[in-house]
Amino acid sequence: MNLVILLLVVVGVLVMVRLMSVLQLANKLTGNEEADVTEKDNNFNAILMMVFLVVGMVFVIYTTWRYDQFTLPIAASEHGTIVDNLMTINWYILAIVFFLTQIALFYFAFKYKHSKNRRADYYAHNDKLEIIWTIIPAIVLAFLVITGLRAWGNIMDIDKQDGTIIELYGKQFDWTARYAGPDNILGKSDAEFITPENPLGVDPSDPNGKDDRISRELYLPKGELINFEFRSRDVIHSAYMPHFRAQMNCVPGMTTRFNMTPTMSTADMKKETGNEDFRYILLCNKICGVAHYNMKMDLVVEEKVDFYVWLGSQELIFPKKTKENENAVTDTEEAEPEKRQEVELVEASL
Ligand SMILES: [Cu+2]
Repeated sequence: MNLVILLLVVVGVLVMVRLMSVLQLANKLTGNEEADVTEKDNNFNAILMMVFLVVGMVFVIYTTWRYDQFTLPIAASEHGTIVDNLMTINWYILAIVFFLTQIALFYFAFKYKHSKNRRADYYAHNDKLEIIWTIIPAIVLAFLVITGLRAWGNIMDIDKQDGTIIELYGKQFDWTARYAGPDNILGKSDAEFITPENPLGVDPSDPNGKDDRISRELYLPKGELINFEFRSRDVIHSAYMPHFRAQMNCVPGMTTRFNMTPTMSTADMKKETGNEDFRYILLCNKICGVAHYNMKMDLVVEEKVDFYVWLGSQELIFPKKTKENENAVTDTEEAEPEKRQEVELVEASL
């Protein structure tokens, strides 16, 4: 199919070249200079300007309407609504400017086509005009920048530290979530503590880490403020939660933060979108290596009660050592040779 399209394009170009030379020859025979532009040519081009304007506008409006269904559903977080409102204001302003300038551009090209009875006016300068088209954009831009900065300050207020602490740990090529437990304090972590049993490198001597739980799915409680902490083991990843309008880089060697309050549970969003299979998702949004495309995590927002029930069933980062437990740990290690290999590789690289 690609070959056929390529052939068609080549043949098309060849036909154009032939037509051009036929036209040149015809001009020579009739004694017309090629550079001569007739009244007919001018009218034809002027009409084409209007055709382009109408077709272009219809296309813009149609695609906006047609592809609207592929955009994200309404924001599922408190700050997401602020982000969406900013975006909407920007789009309205852009749309007004776009339609005014494009219509003026093509209409003027049509109206002021060349005419033998008309001469161009020499018009060098107009202070009033200059002032108008400097001040109006300046006011609009100042409005956008100020509302944007206020929203940014509101969203990035990382002093609000009274929420539930959840850590997201990125490594090539998966995510792990760590929940701080009843004390709401995460155990300290450092790369030197990374072992197959302790992939996040949590300090075993830190009592705050004893109640930390980890999960390969990200569950969030609806309506609760969450203080996210992001870390990375190897390269820069980026935790992207599109439905919540949230994204934060995960940088090796430092902790980045973001606060978020989910406002819609997964069940709410299923109802909202009318899609029974709807699922939230966490994606890596930095091209971080060969399997980057596959670096994602299921994200579920539950009502608070259900969330805490789920959390209680998750694995403690340092399982309490009983005889039974020790055997269980060995079993899982044997059952997951791939995972062990991966951890060994990381250890070797450290
Ligand atoms: Cu990544």
